[in-house]
Amino acid sequence: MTQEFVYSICGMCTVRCPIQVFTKNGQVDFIKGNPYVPSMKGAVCPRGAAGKALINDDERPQTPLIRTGNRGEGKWRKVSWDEAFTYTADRLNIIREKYGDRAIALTDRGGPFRDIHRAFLRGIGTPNYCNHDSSCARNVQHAALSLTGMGRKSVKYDLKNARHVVLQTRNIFEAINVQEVNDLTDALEKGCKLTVIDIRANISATKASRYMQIRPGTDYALNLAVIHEIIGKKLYNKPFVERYIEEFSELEAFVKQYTPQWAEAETGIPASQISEFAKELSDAQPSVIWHPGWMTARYKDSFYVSRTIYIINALLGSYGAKGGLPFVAKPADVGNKGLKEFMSLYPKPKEKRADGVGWKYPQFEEGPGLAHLLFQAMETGEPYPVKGYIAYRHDPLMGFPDPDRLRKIWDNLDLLVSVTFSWSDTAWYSDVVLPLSPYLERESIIATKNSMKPHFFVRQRALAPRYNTKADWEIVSGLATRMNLPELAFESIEDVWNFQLEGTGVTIEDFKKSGMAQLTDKAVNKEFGSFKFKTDSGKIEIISKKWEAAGIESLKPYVSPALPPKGEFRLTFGRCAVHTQGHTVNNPMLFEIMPENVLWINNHAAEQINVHDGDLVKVTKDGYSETIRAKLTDGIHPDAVFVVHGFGHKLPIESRAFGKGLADNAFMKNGMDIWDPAGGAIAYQEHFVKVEKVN
Ligand SMILES: Nc1nc2c(c(=O)[nH]1)N[C@H]1C(S)=C(S)[C@@H](COP(=O)(O)OP(=O)(O)OC[C@H]3O[C@@H](n4cnc5c(=O)[nH]c(N)nc54)[C@H](O)[C@@H]3O)O[C@H]1N2
Ligand SMILES: Nc1nc2c(c(=O)[nH]1)N[C@H]1C(S)=C(S)[C@@H](COP(=O)(O)OP(=O)(O)OC[C@H]3O[C@@H](n4cnc5c(=O)[nH]c(N)nc54)[C@H](O)[C@@H]3O)O[C@H]1N2
Ligand code: SF4
Ligand SMILES: [Mo]
Repeated sequence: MTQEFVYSICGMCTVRCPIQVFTKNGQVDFIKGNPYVPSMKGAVCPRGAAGKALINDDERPQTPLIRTGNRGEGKWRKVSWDEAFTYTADRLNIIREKYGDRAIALTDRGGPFRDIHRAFLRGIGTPNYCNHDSSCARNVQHAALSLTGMGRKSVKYDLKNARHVVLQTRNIFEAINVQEVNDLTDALEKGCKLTVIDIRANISATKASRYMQIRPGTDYALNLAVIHEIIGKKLYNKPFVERYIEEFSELEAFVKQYTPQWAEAETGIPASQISEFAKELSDAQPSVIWHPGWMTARYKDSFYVSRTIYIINALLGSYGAKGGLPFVAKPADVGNKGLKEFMSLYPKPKEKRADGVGWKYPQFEEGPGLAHLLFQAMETGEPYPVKGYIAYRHDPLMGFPDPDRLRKIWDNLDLLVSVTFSWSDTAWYSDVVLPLSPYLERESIIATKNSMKPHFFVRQRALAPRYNTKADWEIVSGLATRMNLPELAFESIEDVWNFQLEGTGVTIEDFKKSGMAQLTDKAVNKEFGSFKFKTDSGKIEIISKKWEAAGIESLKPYVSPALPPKGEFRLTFGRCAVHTQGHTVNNPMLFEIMPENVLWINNHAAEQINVHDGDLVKVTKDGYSETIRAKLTDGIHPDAVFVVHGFGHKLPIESRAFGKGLADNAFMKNGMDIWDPAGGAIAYQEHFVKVEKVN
């Protein structure tokens, strides 16, 4: 049989790279980057290449399941899709009758394919949709909104043309986005400077021209001192500041106290280095990108770290600049109608959200809400009971703090449903498991990419499903049919796509050539002077009216973080290049490359507790313990220990991942109560653990 291919979208992580998938004799032969996207350079990352192993993995859910034993006991009845849909729809309807439509909630991973889930909730009449972002980038999003009125994705990082890139709590070379890695590599080859500010010498630090090891949790102090230098020494971009920054003098007065000498004592970074760094940044302006961060759900002041980063970018004039943060365009900016939204089928529910977003917390963005506050509503029944919950491509038991508490909270539910392509702690604890086809076996709805050249893109399936699994649109249609929502009951993927494309002038045929439908040939560039920020003044507003009205200071005085108690360490975490969050450890190919995580400990700190490299150590917090191997290094700050997140699986069905490594979120007791009130995200790194050698 000859080789065939489709253009598709990788689904091994949230980045969703454009790919080309080759098949032979009904098997995936090879996966590469979509050649029509130059920055992909034909590549995928190690996880992208392991999509093949995901398909062949027989330890994933293969047919719909209904629980027969107690929750979490792992006793299931295999059922037909018809029975699974009818069972789920009936129970959702009973909950609606008893508690009202608002008692139904759904959380997902967010991203470009969520429109149809949100429409399903609107059809039901509940406002309770949340994405996972209070466990990820909410602080960055709210920081961007608070200053510019625009979200974090309204600018792109023009890494390719940058002259100085700063990564602070951002590890581009391991927490991978393939296009960003390629663009930054190109820039470095052309002489771009790279500064890495991290608690740990990660792979990005090994490629940096300057690495600053910072005391965990003191990033805000460093950034205030950099602003102090940029303003005090008049290193900023004067035309940009005059044209686009409101309340500059308030900022100037506020940072007067935050000198490099003061920051040295807080952060451990020498004052002279801070001053030199500020000067170097200024020399490269406006082609500077100080990355605002991604997984920034770390501290109670992480919102202010991202905010000061955006302010520094603005002071250097990088907004709108080549090699800086150019603005992206939407279909409407190039005279094209956007996709027809499934959400437009139903009115926005009038009820208040259970998580308080939009009314109790007016400063936060309503759409994605705050999932940890939704869970708290399930716990207390306030402001009203939430009794039916669908975890859609979401594993809160692995991704949110304190899984024991979350299990107890979910015991209040009348129905817990998981939609997933791999086993997860959440799926294992559910009443119903609806198995999603892995991305290579399913089509997705069409999505929009806002960029300098906005376009539509689509995921095509490379193979028919190997097991009895379904695509998202089929799952939503199956439930909608049984819940009197005929508008969402589609017969075929072509019907779905035609619905979305109505009035856009684009047809399904237009995706054939490259998997994308371009809406313009000419890149849109909103240059200096021609653009306006989405605030009342059209400028960056240092004093945010919305946040101040909610009682939150725009210029918050710095508060020094707690030091670890004697004999304890701050528990920190991050990603590695070969795994995605918690859901690839059991992937046969990726497991082989990295079967478990290890605990990074500073050499000197380890000596004091008599731990040697490779020792098995016991990590304890509030009476809870797990064991893990120690990795001794000079490359981590002595106050912290570090693990790669996503390990410590305890599901018997996952023979490879079972019992390997340590699960960090189990050490975060009551962690759902510890969050950043200004940015909305959980403060995952406000926990200390004890480490001892196992004898
Ligand atoms: N302690 C601690 N907690 C963390 C983190 C941490 O580092 N430490 N990281 C945080 C971050 S940054 C995030 S984004 C969240 C992630 O946590 P989640 O938002 O839960 O996301 P995933 O673990 O990627 O995927 C959730 C589930 O969806 C299923 N799934 C189904 N279809 C798809 C698909 O097409 N794509 C993907 N990717 N999954 C699918 C997967 O099998 C998996 O079981 O966790 C956060 N929580
Ligand atoms: N390979 C791979 N790539 C991924 C993912 C994946 O799971 N695997 N997940 C994707 C997702 S969902 C996300 S959100 C992104 C995350 O992308 P990143 O946010 O870049 O990734 P992390 O590794 O979580 O964290 C970055 C760095 O923060 C450092 N850090 C921890 N505490 C502090 C501190 O107090 N101060 C400073 N300055 N640094 C600190 C860690 O040591 C780490 O090197 O990656 C995406 N890409
Ligand atoms: S970064 Fe890797 S895993 Fe993530 S979408 Fe791209 S190729 Fe796939
Ligand atoms: Mo994330």
